[in-house]
Amino acid sequence: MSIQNHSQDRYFMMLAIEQAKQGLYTTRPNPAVGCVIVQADKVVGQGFHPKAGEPHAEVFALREAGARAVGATAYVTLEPCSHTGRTPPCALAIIAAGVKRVVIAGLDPNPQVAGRGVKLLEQSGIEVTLGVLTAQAEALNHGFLTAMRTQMPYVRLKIATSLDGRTAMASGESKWITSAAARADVQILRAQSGAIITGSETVIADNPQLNVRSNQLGVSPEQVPTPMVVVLDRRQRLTHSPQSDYQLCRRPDTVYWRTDDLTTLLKTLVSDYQCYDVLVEAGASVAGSFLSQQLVDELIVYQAPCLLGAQARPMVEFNPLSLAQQLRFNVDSHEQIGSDLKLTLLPL
Ligand code: AOF
Ligand code: ZN
Repeated sequence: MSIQNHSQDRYFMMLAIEQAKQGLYTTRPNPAVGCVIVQADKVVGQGFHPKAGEPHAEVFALREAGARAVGATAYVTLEPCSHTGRTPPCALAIIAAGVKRVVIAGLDPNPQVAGRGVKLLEQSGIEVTLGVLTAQAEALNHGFLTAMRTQMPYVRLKIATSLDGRTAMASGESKWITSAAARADVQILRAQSGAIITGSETVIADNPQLNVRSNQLGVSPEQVPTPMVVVLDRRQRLTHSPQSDYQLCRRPDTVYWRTDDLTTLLKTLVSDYQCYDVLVEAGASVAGSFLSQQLVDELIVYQAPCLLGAQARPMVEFNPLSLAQQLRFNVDSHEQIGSDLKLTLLPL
């Protein structure tokens, strides 16, 4: 196996990543994967994994290539699988098709695969190149990769604030601080998530639905599975009753978590529910718990250019005793959405 990074390989891997993106909201709990087959510098087949249970990316690309796969190079955004899951092993399909070389962005950390796909390909004499556009390909599957490597989900915490870091007036009034465009962007975060965690406080105050309503996902909204909702309810302020006043409580799949142990909750979401991408949309107290326990992988702040004043509610309940206990972040990206700023921050 060689590790190289030629510009031609990067170009075709970029096309494979574009393929993979088409499955971004629909493959859960499977990863989004794309594949491009190249014969004599021309794309002769492409495909992506659309949905768990349906064929993997390689199968669609090989189907399109047909006999033109003989002697071709396959570009895949994730190591081709070696196991029989819901579908047969892609490594064997690639071998059977007569592909000569396979370029892979990154290994599949799924313990059922984990290097065995590469081994199968190499044992049959296929040349394998690993490590082309790895970070770009991995960015599509933070949840899947984190869960396979650590048995914990990838946790995004989203907060909408004013310029002075306030999320509501003292009365609780908060509709709306950020623009419609920023709120529409949140729909994309939801669509990426297997589960949304909120607090009983938020349910009682806002009676949210926390469903996916975006028409901007590039796929029809019916194809996007609705994330399950977990309500943190350690004081048992909500009971699972069909007569409930709250929209979320009317959903039969809502889960209530009645302890303080957020680490166990996150592990359980991976092991029992196959939720690998988790979005926390809650109030200051829940946000403070996740942040201070270092359970957040990515903090997303939508900041509206307005000032709500010192009486308004703060974004995080968290009381460091000294500057040394502050929480710090790297700014991963910043962009303007509608009239607001969107900051994506990675905890240090
Ligand atoms: C690939 N190509 O396009 C994808 C892969 O149950 P299955 O058969 O769908 O297998 C799911 C596992 O296969 C998943 O957990 C991951 O390890 C791998 N995903 N592999 O070769 C693909 N989506
Ligand atoms: Zn596969």
